[in-house]
Amino acid sequence: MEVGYDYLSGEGEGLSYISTLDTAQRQMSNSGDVSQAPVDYLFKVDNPLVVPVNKKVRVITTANDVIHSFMVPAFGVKQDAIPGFVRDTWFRAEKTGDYYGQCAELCGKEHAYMPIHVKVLSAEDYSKWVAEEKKKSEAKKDDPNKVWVLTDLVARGEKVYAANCAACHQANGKGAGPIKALDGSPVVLGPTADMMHTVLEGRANGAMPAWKQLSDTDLAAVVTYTKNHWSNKTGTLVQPAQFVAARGGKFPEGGGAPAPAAAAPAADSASAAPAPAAVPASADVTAQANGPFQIFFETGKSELGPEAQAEAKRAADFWNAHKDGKIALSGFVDSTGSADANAELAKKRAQAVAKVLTDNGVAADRIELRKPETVTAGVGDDRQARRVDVLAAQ
Ligand SMILES: [Cu+2]
Repeated sequence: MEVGYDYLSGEGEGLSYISTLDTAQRQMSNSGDVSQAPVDYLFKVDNPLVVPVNKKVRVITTANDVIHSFMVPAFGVKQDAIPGFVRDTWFRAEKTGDYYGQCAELCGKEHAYMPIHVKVLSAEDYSKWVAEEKKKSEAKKDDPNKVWVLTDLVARGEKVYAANCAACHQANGKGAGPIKALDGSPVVLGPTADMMHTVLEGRANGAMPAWKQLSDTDLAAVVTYTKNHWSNKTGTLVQPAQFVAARGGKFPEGGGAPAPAAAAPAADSASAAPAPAAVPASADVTAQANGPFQIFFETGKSELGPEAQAEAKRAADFWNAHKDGKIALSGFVDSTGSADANAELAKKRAQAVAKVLTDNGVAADRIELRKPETVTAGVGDDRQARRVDVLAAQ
């Protein structure tokens, strides 16, 4: 069972996260073999409640299912959390460190899995933590105008699918009983507009519910994922901006035939708008021969290997053939290690790619270096976190 924390005021105002029992400990409990149980067994969480030392912390409790109780013995607090009501209590931690508690109201079969871990930090460390968290939540906010590449959008869509669609359509996309299969589905393989209508408005009198409450990025991701997963290999990419337009009533027109994948891009798709510049709301964007070009690097290196050189050269050729428009270079890094060092590395890599472009005749003033983006876990191939994308600038 999860415990959610919202910071309603003070320095951390606006922060909000969920704290859950450590997965390994949960599995250990499920297995029944606790002979190797660690000292913090059933107390370890992914995200502890972080508070500053020597500050009065007011806690307001509520619940969304049954009655729970927020209890931390070291602080002398215990307050019920009741659906539809708010209760409050307060504490002031006098020493930094880790303190533990648990839900103290028998709340169901998950009662034993509601640990409370309070991390008390010095004022200085607390400020640092708040700043770091705010940065993270800022990064998570999606820009609906961001132009995605296929691999990233599919990776994102996989998570959206698992969280929202798999319960009915199944992880294997085969559906079950009256639930339609998505693998090989004529709707999924058909015109993009059809599928966008389906996820925004639902289908079959609500048997397939509307999913308009999802963000434009999540919708674009999940549609792109289903159009490119299982045996569905359309190569079709739907950008978040297309969902922005769709909510305003503008759906992509026609286009029954999905764009061909990698092998043989239709002549017009290679010569149409330079890659996904301003995302045309009326056409699918294919992420193939016309870019974005992805240039991969070895871990820790900012020099281009032979394969990377070749891809950068292809990008230069493409952009030389398209004399209009600016080109954005966007570096990606993973979230491990020093953020500064990662940013520096991403910058060096983008500069190295820029050099190949200019060496091959692309005017330097067309090139714009973007701030590095972080690729976190779940993307699959970790080389996604060491790459530079060459794409049309907005
Ligand atoms: Cu509980």
